[in-house]
Amino acid sequence: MADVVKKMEEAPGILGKDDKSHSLLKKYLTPDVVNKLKNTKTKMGASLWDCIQSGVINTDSGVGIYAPDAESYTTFSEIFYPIINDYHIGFDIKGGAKHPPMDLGLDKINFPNPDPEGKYIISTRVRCGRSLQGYPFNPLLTEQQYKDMEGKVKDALNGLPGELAGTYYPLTGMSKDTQKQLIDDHFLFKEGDRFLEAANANRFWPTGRGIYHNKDKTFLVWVNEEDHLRIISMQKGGDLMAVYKRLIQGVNEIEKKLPFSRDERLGYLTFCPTNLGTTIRASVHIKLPKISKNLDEFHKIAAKYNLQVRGTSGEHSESIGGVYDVSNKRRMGLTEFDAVKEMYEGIVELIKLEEKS
Ligand code: ADP
Ligand code: CIR
Repeated sequence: MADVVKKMEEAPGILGKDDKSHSLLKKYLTPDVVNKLKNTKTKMGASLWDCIQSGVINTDSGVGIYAPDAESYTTFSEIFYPIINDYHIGFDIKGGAKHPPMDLGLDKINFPNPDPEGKYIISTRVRCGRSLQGYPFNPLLTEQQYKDMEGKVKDALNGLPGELAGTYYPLTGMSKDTQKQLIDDHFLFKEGDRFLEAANANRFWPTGRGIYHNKDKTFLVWVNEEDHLRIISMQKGGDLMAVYKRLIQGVNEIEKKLPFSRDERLGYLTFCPTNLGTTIRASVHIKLPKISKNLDEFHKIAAKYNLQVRGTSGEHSESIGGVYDVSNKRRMGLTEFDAVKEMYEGIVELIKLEEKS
């Protein structure tokens, strides 16, 4: 215990002296915050160190913090709340704000393809995360719980109707070639993510982990990677309307069968505070050669529309052949529909800018 307290006490100094570190953890983890929280634990036994270790070990994190259980968000609110406020621009959890109720907005969807000629957008994807009621997040799960959860999710997915119907493929027993192909084609999560590893989130890997997908790989569910479930709809081109409608259908069907954890103030619960609330990340893989020539400028332009730019293989990856992943950044304080709309409207503007440049 003394060792762990020492690690927490040293953390602000380690982050502070690393000029290359720009994480939200570095910005908000003051010695004062550490002193307030270093002797506290959640009922399930999570400490401040369990939350921050990934960001202290990986000083190049963008955020640097995860919640081992739902209670961590409130027990360690002195560090989580400022980070949530900063990331989810305009949402003031510190000031008492509540995330709004779910509104997928099926009746309001009107997102005509922003690139009907296919000049810029390569593919479109919308994902959301869900946690199963009664289970903590990765670092506190036992091997048996991973197996039980996988069984429950597999059973629920097996009955999905129509276009959503597919097969569950456990990672255990999957050939390395198949796994690599699925990752290279952007369908499957990567293995050995160092941020998750340092958060103790890869324990018992590959037990309980897997992927479900329909025949065309347009509807997919990741099981027990960063979150218990990641529900994904994706396809080539820029038809966001089709992609989002399929996601809504999938979420509605799965919610009939599995109970998910939702908090009155935080919305749907996830392991990483960046994913709370709607949990929606709507993205395009897009080539905008003119406005992305200067990457710093591109990030700044995207930020004006509350958009985040990632590399071709997702977070912490580089762009391959000028393809970027551009998505809505904030997921809290707005509805699901508005999160998707924010991405849509931003992309429409980025394409206009590219055409004018
Ligand atoms: P997440 O979206 O689940 O937060 P990542 O940023 O790691 O996580 O992305 C997961 C995978 O989804 C990566 O392989 C990434 O390239 C792929 N991806 C994201 N957006 C798109 C898109 N619009 N088209 C195709 N693949 C995408
Ligand atoms: C980081 O801080 O860079 C990583 N811990 C990832 C943060 C946000 N991404 C995510 O939830 N996938």
